[in-house]
Amino acid sequence: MLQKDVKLDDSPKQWLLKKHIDFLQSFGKEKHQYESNMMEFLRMSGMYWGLTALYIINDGKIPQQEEIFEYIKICEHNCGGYSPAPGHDPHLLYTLSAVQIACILNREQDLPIDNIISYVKQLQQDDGSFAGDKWGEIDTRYSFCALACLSLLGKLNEINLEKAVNFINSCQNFDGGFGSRPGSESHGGLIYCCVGALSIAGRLDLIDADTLGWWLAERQLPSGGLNGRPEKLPDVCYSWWVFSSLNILGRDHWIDKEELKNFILASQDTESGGFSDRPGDEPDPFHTLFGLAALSLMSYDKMLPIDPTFCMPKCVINRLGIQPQILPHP
Ligand code: BD7
Ligand code: ZN
Repeated sequence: MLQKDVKLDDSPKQWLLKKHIDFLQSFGKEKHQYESNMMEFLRMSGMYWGLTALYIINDGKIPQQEEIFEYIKICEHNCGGYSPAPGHDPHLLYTLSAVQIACILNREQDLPIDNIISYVKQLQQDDGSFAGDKWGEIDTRYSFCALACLSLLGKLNEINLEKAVNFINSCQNFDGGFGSRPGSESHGGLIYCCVGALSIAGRLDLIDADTLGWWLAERQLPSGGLNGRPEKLPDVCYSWWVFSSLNILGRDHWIDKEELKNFILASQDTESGGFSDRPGDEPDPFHTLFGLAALSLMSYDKMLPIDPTFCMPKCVINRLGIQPQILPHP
């Protein structure tokens, strides 16, 4: 089988901490944000990516906290959901991003919590799955969004958790992985969503950790990078989706961490700072967060620790008194 991969040059990879801080801070400024149309339908998530990334490399120091919280408020809808930007429709994806941002800012008590809970609740279907919005698309991504939202707000008991867990379990495949719906092929991003949701629900016992751990470990390519499915190119963001899943399952020693660090560091933009999907491409806040988050999970440099389930600073998850389930090393 032909394996797609990239070739890294063997020059030493330096760690561009200061440039990453500059890159992330410049994205917080209007200039960048409003000129890009691509970013508008993702903007709420974009804020979560930038804020989390900056938090873990800048020792928890976040500028413009009041403006960020004000932005969440103008994206709030009467139904309890949040849109990516004003004038867009609310969706569970951006509702989770908004809740994550508020928690990082230590402002979750200032959210309309009961409204958010009722928004999430009414998206749960009879089979336990979740729709992403009123249009009704079903996907295991939305199961993760729903459980993460409610857990962060301390209201996991407000949905039918048993049914939610059964639906996720029904998306498990013979290779140990998970897809978007029952019978859909395994995919690194969706595996993270399902492993994360089961970690929040305290039901990792439903996973065959050896079989899934093996599938995940096979995602590492000779370049050191990880892909999301067989025969795909490595991508920095899968360093997070795949490596954090292995970490939750207590199997992260099944891949070569030094090689993975090397691949992530090779994907830094040496001019502007930030990380791209793979060496030589344009950097963006999305790959910058997931590259940094993976480095943090490997205890790189002096970064603040990240929580593998929520992809949020560990200290924030601790403050909220949440303890997502993690399996010990076998
Ligand atoms: C993933 C896919 C979706 O259709 C919707 C949401 C997600 C998860 C979401 C996230 O990480 N939230 O924190 N991902 C995205 O918002 C990205 C944004 C993006 C668009 C274009 C280029 C870079 C980032 N989306 C919507 C994606 O489809 C990215 C695109 C991509 C990343 N690297 C190469 N292409 N894919 C992605 O997130 O895949 C990982 C994943 C898939 C399914 C579930 C969870 C993770
Ligand atoms: Zn990517």
